Amino acid sequence: TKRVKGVQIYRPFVYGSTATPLDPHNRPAGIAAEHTHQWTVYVRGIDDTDISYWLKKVQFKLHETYPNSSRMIESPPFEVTETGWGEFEVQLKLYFVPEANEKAQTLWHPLKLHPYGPDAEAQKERRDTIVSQNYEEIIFNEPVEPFYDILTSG
Ligand code: SLL
Repeated sequence: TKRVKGVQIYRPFVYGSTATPLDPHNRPAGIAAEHTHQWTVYVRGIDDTDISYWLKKVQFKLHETYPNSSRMIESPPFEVTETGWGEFEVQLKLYFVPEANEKAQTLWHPLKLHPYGPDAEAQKERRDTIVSQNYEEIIFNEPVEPFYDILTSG
């Protein structure tokens, strides 16, 4: 398939995690006693705009202490919600739509459960949600023609 020469197309997105301490006086049923937080790790468009026209699916690789630690999310929202007690590096593998003819791309996100810095104690007290988010841009360098059409027909 022909590539569109000299063209680069950028698509912005965000990825990261949110984590909230479980309320010790009001724990959801069926959660292991040592679990302290509920968290979500995600890949999203900016302001939650649709990115599924270029992002086909996302594989989230969790710490091996989790059952079925490799989670493939095939449609939006591209996210995994779990409970747990510890921080670890989540591997995110981004698979593009088949028209893109591009290899999957891997990112790493350190899951953050605990506040730090001058406000940490107050945040803990309030059981604030901890957000750790990164902005990223994917560059499609000389996209193949069918994919170029998809990217530019928005
Ligand atoms: C640590 N290196 O020691 C890290 C590992 C693993 C976190 C953290 C699993 C929960 C479950 C969970 O929270 N794992 O499956 O019960 O801090």
